[in-house]
Amino acid sequence: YANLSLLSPALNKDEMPYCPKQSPLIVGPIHVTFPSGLTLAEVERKNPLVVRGGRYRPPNCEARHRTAIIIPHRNREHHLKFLLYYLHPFLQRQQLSYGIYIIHQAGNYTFNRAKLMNVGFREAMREEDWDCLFFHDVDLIPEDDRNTYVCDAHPKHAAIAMDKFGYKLPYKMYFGGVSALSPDHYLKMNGFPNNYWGWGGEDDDIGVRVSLGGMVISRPSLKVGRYKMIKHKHDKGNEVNPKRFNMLAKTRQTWKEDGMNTVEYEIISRDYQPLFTNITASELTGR
Ligand code: UDH
Repeated sequence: YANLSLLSPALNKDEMPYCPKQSPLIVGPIHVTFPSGLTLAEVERKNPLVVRGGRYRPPNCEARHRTAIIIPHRNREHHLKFLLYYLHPFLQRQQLSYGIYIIHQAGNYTFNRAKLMNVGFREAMREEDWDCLFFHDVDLIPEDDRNTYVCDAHPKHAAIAMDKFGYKLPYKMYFGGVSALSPDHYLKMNGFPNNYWGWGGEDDDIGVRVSLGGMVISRPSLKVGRYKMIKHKHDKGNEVNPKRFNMLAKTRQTWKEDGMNTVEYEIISRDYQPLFTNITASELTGR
């Protein structure tokens, strides 16, 4: 019985070398299509190393980075399926240790994307000491795996080149779609605003917070920060927010009192699915 671990062919975690700085599995541009009839069961079958809750770590090396993906969600199962289909293999090719969190808003009250991100931040950090969080719309598929899902020294806006904007940045301060912040960055800007109900404005507020927090926006190159958006119409329950311009004009006065330090919500359920962790928050009404 002297040393049973000698009998096991798998490498002990302590003996594993770090993954290389540049993953040898990267392929570059990805041709994104939306196969009809795709099911979650098939995505599961294609990702045998993903474990309960949508967690993964490279089998043969110790990952250099631990990234949580936070996806705000309601009523977009169809998009989620395609995102998971592309995102799991994408993150595995980058040799990351990662977890995917779906932050679901219960009920029919007006959608609140930014507040869901605050919920996601707190709930993900409660589970593990992630060193980077990717705040990720469900309908954006990355088109190049050189767009590495790790954090930079500054908050990173990853979705710099989306097809719907002609693969260009629509305006300099744009911070929407997919962005990456370390826990330290997130707390420096007091997280995201809780009071943007409905569509629009919150992503610009977040961009302003980055600079109010004393940081600048970093970005990948236009060549690799490419995304395809799954086409859709405005959702019911996410109507354009008519107050967004007035609110944006006041971010400088409000950001310290509205954000991670004031977020209030209730968790209705936490569900460890094979491909993701689903966290359902209450309707989010109130603050
Ligand atoms: N989201 C949901 N459910 C909703 C609303 C939003 O899951 O009911 C999430 C989802 O992750 C989505 C994100 O919030 O990717 C952003 O919302 P959005 O996709 O509505 O925003 P976007 O600016 O689209 O991408 C605007 C609607 C485009 C209609 C234009 C028609 N030509």
